[in-house]
Amino acid sequence: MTEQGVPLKVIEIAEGIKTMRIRGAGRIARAAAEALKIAALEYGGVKEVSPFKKYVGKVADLLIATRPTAVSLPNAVMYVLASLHRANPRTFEDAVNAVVFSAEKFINESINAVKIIAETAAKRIRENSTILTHCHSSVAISAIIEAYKLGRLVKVYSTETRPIFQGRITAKQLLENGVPVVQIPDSAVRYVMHEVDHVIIGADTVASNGAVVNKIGTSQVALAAKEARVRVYVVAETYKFSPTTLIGEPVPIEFRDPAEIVPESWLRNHPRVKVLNPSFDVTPPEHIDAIITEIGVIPPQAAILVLMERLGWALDKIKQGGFAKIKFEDFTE
Ligand code: RI2
Repeated sequence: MTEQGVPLKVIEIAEGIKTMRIRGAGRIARAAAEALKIAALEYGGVKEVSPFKKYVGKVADLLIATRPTAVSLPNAVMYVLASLHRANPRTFEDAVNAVVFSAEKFINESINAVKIIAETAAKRIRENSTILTHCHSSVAISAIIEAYKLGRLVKVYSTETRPIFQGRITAKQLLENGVPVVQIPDSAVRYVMHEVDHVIIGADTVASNGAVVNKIGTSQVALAAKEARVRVYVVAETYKFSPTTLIGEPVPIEFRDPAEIVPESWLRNHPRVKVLNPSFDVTPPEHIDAIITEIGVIPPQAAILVLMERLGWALDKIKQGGFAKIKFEDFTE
């Protein structure tokens, strides 16, 4: 336990998300749900509902503060908090059970959503297709592997995805599943685009207007695809849709350490060089053909309908200032 009474395992998960040892929008969401479950089971304070709820709120804040861009993370945390609130527990045990039950439910639903999306997306891939994907999206990889099993793929171009090379994880996982993969530098996307039949990419956040926030470089990939008239599919679970964008909140873009771009020793020798390391960019809805979710395939412009159906409950809880400022008290009447 830390001095604040938060279990070390929870701190480890939060640190893991921050340092990207645990990464990928879906994975960090499931890790946050798991952290809340661990926090509930290992709570060491006064065994009453009220202090327990405050403690859960504190853990929620800690988790949400780890990375700013992927809305899957606060959505997962909100899912558990809202379930605890709705359960209206009379006893401490009921409160713990509500957190454990909803965290497990979120994780199971998330894994199931990835499976459904992979099956749906694979059916959209034409015979003998060449696919291009960017970064490492577990949903995109599941869809590609599923399409390969259906015998529809001949080749996958996987960008290396500077600066931290998540594309190498993609190439490795695809190869382990027998999928023929060609690793290319990010700058070669337009060069190979004439060979590509479909672009399949994941998402960290989908805004209410259908814009997709994903790994830096995605918007360039989509632009090159549009120019070459190649279809762009985004594969994203509904918990990657951002409720705050419905009220005009921008999606915060994470900027990471310059040392990810150039070695610190080089920077020391060139002190006047400034480095910018944005981790995500925004692809406009006009450059996306469809978003494939577990509840159906939609044109990006229909993102608002997904939000109303799946995350409408969050709307009246959202205060100006975004998720980071939401406290557990916002969930109490
Ligand atoms: P899945 C990743 O972000 C990538 O941008 C990837 O496209 C997205 O999350 C979705 O990943 P990062 O954590 O949920 O590498 O599809 O910064 O695995």
